[in-house]
Amino acid sequence: MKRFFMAAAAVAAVFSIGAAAPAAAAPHSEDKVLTSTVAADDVSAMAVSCSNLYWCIWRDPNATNNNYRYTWFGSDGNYANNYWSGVTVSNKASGVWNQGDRQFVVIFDGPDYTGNWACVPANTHIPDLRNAATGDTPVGWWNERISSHKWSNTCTR
Ligand SMILES: [Ca+2]
Ligand SMILES: [Ca+2]
Repeated sequence: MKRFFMAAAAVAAVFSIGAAAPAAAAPHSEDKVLTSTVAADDVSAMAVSCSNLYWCIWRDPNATNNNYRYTWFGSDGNYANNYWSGVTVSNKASGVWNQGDRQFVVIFDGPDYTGNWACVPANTHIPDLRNAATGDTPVGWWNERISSHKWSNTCTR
């Protein structure tokens, strides 16, 4: 009887692995690249900027100035201790711009590089995260969800 159950469990495990394979498979990096689903506005018409070698985020979607911009030269595992006028920037970013010299900024839903993740390629400005998606997250999912980021030359977590 015990042997029967073990065999049944093994069959069930094989079946469930096969059935779950599409969702459980390691993500292809292209599925993790965050892109805007709308054409970018003319940046030159906006009074926003992000210096060379920096990762910049904005509190507001389609920000028209840098009043609520936050910038980093390095990686940061904890947005909770960065503030705009006393309010944490964690889970608040609605616009991003990668001006770094690495291939990607990898963004994370959780602190300390945990949770869901996505890659923002170099020289990419997404002024409204409500209009951005990856291959595995719906449009707008990343709006107000970024809690940590790190530089990387590969689109991997
Ligand atoms: Ca926001
Ligand atoms: Ca988050």
